[in-house]
Amino acid sequence: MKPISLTRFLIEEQRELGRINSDLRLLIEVVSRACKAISIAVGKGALGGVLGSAHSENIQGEVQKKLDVLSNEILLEANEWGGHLAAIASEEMEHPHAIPHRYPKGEYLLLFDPLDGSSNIDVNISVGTIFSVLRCPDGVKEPTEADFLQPGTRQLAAGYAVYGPSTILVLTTGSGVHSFTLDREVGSFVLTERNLRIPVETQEFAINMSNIRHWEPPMKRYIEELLAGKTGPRGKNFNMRWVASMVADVHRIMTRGGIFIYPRDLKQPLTPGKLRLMYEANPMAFIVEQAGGAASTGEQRMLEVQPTSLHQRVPVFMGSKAEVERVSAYHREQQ
Ligand code: AHM
Ligand code: MG
Repeated sequence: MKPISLTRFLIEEQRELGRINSDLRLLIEVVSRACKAISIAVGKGALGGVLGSAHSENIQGEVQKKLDVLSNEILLEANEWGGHLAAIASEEMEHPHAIPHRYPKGEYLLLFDPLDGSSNIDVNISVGTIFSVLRCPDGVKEPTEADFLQPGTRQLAAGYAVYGPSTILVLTTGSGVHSFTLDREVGSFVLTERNLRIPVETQEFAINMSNIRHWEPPMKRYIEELLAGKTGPRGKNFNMRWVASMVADVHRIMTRGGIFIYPRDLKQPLTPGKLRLMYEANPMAFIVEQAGGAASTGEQRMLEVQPTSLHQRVPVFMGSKAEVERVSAYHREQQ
């Protein structure tokens, strides 16, 4: 069978299945084009002069890498002129980015983490891009932060790219999850897997174990049971993997099952976890659910969290359904 490009896949989603309109198709195409540009910049490594710190901080007080800044610029520049967006929000920018007045405005809001896992750049380990699409509320011409604060159930599309040994783009528009691989010679994303499903059974977990002393009791209980292995309450051995790039860890789970966890901990009692709801947890939760998995804060379904601020953080549990349900039950028992 002839390879199906992302462009053709999206046109068929629009024309034959009516799942997306031409503006949403354009939006996804433009984001994918930006991901190609980021992939090229990441791939050049030291030769591109893009490794290392940008000597600046983002709104979360994290030191930005040169590639964080560059990836953010690539996504902004690619998306602001097409007429498909009302505004853009990014992990790397304190406030939403308005579409310049010289360009037409569209009906969508785009949110992204331009380079997830960026602490891995300098050691040549996979990083990625995460994005989420919401509709701009009716009648709003100049969207503000409040217009972005919609629960994840309202997402119209979400996706992530992983810049690893190969560059892949994983996408949902609400009817399954599809995976595309970048053909570097041709320069286009090609459909390589339709309808990804997360395996139900798992023997693998992903968590930063160095924080164990800061965890709350339900977390300690869950992980101690996994560590107890075959002779413990779970009756089987579990393996652990932690890349420290959420995109790479969740992609592994999409492929062979498992649970990804970044819990709230007592190291920073006022901060509910490390990961950001709007451009990390929600898009990945949408994708994971669409692939038959589950995503939770421990207390509630991730996609039903009513956001209160753009850069809000949440505890994250996602992956194989039975594991997410079990660890969430442990949290609810504690309440
Ligand atoms: P980033 O978006 O600034 O790169 O931070 C998010 C990353 C996730 O990709 C990853 O799961 C986590 O931070 C790793 O955190 P830690 O270094 O605490 O293990
Ligand atoms: Mg991130």
